[in-house]
Amino acid sequence: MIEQWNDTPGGFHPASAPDYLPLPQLRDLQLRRLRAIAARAYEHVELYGKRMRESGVTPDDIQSLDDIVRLPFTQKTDLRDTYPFGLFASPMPEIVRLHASSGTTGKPIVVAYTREDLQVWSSVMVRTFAACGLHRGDIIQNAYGYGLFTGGLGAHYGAEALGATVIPISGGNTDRQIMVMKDFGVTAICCTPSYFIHLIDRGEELGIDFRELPLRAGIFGAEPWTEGMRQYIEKQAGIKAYDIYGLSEIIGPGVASETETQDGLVIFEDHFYPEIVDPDTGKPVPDGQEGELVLTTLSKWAMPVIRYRTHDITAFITTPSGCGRTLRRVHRVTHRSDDMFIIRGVNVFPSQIEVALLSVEGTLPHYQIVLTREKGLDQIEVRVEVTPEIFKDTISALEGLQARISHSIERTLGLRAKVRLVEPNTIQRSEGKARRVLDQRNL
Ligand code: DLL
Repeated sequence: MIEQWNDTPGGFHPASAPDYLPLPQLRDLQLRRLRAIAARAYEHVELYGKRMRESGVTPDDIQSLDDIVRLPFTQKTDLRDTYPFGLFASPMPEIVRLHASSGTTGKPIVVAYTREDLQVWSSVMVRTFAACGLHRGDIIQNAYGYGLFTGGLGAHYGAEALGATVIPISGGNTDRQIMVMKDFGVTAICCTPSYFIHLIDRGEELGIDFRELPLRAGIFGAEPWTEGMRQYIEKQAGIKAYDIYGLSEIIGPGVASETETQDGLVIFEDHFYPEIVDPDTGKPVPDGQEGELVLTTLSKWAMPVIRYRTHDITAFITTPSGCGRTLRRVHRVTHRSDDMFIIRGVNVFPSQIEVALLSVEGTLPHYQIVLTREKGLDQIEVRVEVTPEIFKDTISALEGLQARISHSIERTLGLRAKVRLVEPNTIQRSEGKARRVLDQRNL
């Protein structure tokens, strides 16, 4: 019976049942899970125990979902300060997977999963794929990066659990991606939207029209994109382009997904409880108003995360969804409340670049980051001011310095940036918060 459902294109997948829970049942489930996870964090994670005691709250004080606001927030700096394993609630032998993502400095942040956490992760990814109309029999090219990034393995196990055929090609090597897409009869692709635009453009150069291939869906996320990009992709490739959202700290991809009606991101809130708060005050904003998304993991065992400040700006959608799901939806995420930007799928904080620069002698802490996009591919240029003494050096000495900076950035970010040395006093000083990033990508 299940297989039959599984085979129906666009049909109901049994894993999606929680998407349609009647609201009283959903709220009841969320409250039970919230109380359990607050207790787990309180008892097993030193930082949470301390924070809750300091704010005079215990898990027993959570009597209703509204009481969540009594719990303290978690910030990315908390993951940094407890690096690497300080927020784990499970002993190491119960942890079967680690992933990592950018921190704000040279060190990444680390996240952990028990076997049950991985099952939950697969289940929310099955729900993601099913919501995008994929099913058993689909051939899914997974071009999210495999490795410490959660995109590759997260999508991989979800696609396998769906019963689809997965091609674990990972990111990069554009010509091979196009060859595989064509020769293997790929029906769906997972990657960042900007990389898919790059694939379309390269396809054109190679004389391959994606509209003539069996490809019919793109499962795009991990970076901000727009309706304009969606329209371009859908027209040029003849596919449906879906937005999926997630973050490592919460689980990875699988936190929220568009559905076949493409009318907002449905949050899998039976596992990830959403709030939207004013980024300055931390107070909840009225439904429908824009603010910062705050997420609480309701079931994650290895590393429960309470009220995580995502810095992603969005708003709850207040009209009912066209697809009949009862879960709350949010608008696509187009900007953030901090200075993080995402380039070629890698999250970057200017502070990381600063750390990389300061480790190289002869540079000043004056720099500017310029982002551009050529044929869907992000380019990053770092303009660095050098000291007056260094500036008088020979060309080859300056080239050596440039290479050292470039290596240092690559070591810190895992990303190759173009480095341009500029004369002393040419980078504008600002009085308030420096405008370090000039984003000219015109999404
Ligand atoms: O990007 C997880 C993911 C992988 C999501 C594959 C979707 C697909 P991180 O590397 O931790 O995790 O980056 C998380 O990326 O806080 C957002 O700022 C941004 N982001 C992720 N998805 C979207 C999206 C993965 N659909 C950070 N739209 C998040 C806009 C997104 N921004």
